[in-house]
Amino acid sequence: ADNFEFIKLSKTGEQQNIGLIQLNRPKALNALNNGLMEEVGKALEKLDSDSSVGAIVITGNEKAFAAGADIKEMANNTFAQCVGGNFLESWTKVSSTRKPLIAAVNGYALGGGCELAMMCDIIYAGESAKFGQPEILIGIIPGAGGTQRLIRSVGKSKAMEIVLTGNQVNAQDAEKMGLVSKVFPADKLLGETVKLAEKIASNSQITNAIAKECVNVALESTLKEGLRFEKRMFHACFATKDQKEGMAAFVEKRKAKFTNE
Ligand code: CO8
Repeated sequence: ADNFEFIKLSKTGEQQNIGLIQLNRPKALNALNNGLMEEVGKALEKLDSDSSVGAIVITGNEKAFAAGADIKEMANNTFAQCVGGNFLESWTKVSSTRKPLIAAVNGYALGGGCELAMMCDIIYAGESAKFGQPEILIGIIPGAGGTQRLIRSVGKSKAMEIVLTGNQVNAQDAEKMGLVSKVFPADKLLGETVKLAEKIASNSQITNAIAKECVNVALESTLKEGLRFEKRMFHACFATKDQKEGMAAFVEKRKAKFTNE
């Protein structure tokens, strides 16, 4: 069994094919200390290489998804320690996960918590969710994507406002500005997120991975490069058994049975 201190790892869904990571430091509003992020990285590596897992959900509790990086832990960091220890490196595991990753956010998603949610592929929120990048209020700036990913999902004026004021954004506004896909009553959030994960997990895992990679290329390259990559990856789909099965199932008017080959 896994011996995690700061998270809970399980499988859920009707077919037990959804990996579920629950951040579990409730007394500190799930503040993201180094140990917690290392455990998240380990859990993600494990789920990513588990062929029975089709999609992954990350969540917190009703009060907090995560109220940010652990301020008490980093308060006395020096520049030399940050550079020497490669501070934040363990966070890159989240954005390099190949399987579809969905954040279910109830309560606070602030600072590193908001950035962790934005590293996921899709964000669903509970009605009481609060997003924000309050780093500026404590003399730092976002350090795990807050100045980079936010602008790509909500545009410059809103991103600047969030980063420069530290103001919190409620779930309804977050949905309006495109930061989250859907909002649910708090007690329905996890169930609805798992349903979404199950829908995605019913596709071919190979096709999911290719589609995810293509969408991410759009954030990281020019349109011309992205379109070229997409077209070639589209061609590559025809090398899979799952493409043959998917199209045969359509023609034969039956449900496809993907084998991830
Ligand atoms: N770090 C450490 N402890 C925290 C954090 C945090 N980010 N947030 C809350 N806690 C602790 C509190 O200290 C308190 O502990 P204790 O009971 O021992 O005093 C406990 O959690 C409960 O918190 P509050 O009593 O403050 O709860 P309230 O309901 O009154 O307030 C708030 C909730 C508004 C969320 C408030 O806790 C708050 O403002 N938290 C800090 C939010 C913040 O500034 N986040 C940004 C942190 S900086 C950051 O994330 C940088 C990211 C850079 C990349 C990642 C680096 C690893």
